Amino acid sequence: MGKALEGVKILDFTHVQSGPTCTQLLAWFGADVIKVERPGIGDITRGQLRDVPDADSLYFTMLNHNKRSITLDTKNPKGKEVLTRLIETCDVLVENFGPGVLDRMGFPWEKIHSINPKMIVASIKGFGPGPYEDCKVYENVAQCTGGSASTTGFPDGVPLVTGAQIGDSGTGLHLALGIVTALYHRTKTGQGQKVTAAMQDGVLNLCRVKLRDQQRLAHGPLTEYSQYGEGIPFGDAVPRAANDSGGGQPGRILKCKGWEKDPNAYTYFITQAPVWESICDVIGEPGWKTDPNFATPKARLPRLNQIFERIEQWTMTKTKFEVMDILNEYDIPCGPILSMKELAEDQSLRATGTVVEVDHPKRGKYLSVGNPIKLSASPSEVTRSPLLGEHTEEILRDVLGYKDNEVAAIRGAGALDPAPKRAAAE
Ligand code: CAO
Repeated sequence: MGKALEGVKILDFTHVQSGPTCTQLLAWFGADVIKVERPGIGDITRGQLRDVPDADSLYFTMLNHNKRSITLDTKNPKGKEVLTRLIETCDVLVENFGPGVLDRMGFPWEKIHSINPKMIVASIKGFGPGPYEDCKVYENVAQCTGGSASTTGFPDGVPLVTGAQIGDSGTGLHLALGIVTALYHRTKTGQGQKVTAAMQDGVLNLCRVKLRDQQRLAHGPLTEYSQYGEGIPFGDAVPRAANDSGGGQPGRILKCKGWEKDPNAYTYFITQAPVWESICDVIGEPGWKTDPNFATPKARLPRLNQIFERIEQWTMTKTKFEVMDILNEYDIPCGPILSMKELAEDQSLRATGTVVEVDHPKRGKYLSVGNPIKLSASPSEVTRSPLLGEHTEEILRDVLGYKDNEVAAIRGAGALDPAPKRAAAE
């Protein structure tokens, strides 16, 4: 059985997290991803947050599975020749350099398009066109400028960034969709195109319910926000809503048995309207089914604190897993707060390949996330990330068709090795 993207060649100029997320996804779907790295240096994350001496960090390995690595100095004249061959040969170029880097390298869109009109050039930048287009951006900057930080946290606390990497990995996911869409378009037109995803745009896209609420504010208070029931007036911008549900069904994080010692002994409880009567029975408040103060969603909105305090009295008598088991019998939506340790040990996630164990020649076995998107006819197998330049000669010979003497000439011209090694050889 072939992989969905088998035969698609990706020229991968990505680094750090956002771009590598995108190209790893394409590699998992079967694309041949050729990661171009600076000789001797490579993707900076290889050495960042290292836990095993001299081995590529988990930061790098977990973002670069199923890829091949070629080291190439693209500022070297011979390196530029090789890059030109790569552009002629590949289907997609993906990059998340700082603004203007590709132009300074001598490969603006117009030149790439003239070398290979079918090539799709996909880029992640921090911002789209506008006042900040020349700025470099990292994850938390995107969370702050895309509306996430302003709407995350407690109303009386500072803005918070989230643990989910919505700026980096989130934008990588957006770009991957742009690339396969452009590939589909190319099958009909034969033409390549530019695909861009800005991190600010990606975060805002994921924060759309807050832009919804911004507009609802003009028509009155946001009644499903806890602060409405607490009598705290709304300002002119969407406030931070703590753990309130972002949808029309009020929800909250509640303590479970053991919360005093276990920082994750909590559950998310949703008071979904269709199962309100079951909720009343489970928590021991059958009278709330007919009490006009509680019987309808509208009547409950100003009393959410009272309601959740009562539900919490019940959840505190059960573990988070008991809460899940009991509520599921009644179709009441809830979810235990699962720690990273619990997720790493979860056998059902291992069984589906969402969490995988990978073996690496320098660091041994480690856990990684696998492909969260499952294709029935194109299952993903996760293979280890490449060592720096592991496939340089293989790619020059097998993908670009260089002969042995030509590879030697390219190396001799200093396009494949770091400067100190070149100096030692000279
Ligand atoms: N050969 C020779 N030079 C190479 C090379 C190669 N194979 N690969 C990269 N380089 C050079 C580039 O030419 C560039 O040099 P110049 O600045 O002289 O033109 C340099 O390496 C890379 O520049 P950069 O701006 O991309 O890297 P940085 O470390 O200074 O900044 C980052 C990193 C992430 C802030 C920036 O790339 C960026 O803003 N990217 C877009 C937004 C993004 O993706 N951010 C998310 C990162 S994950 O948190």
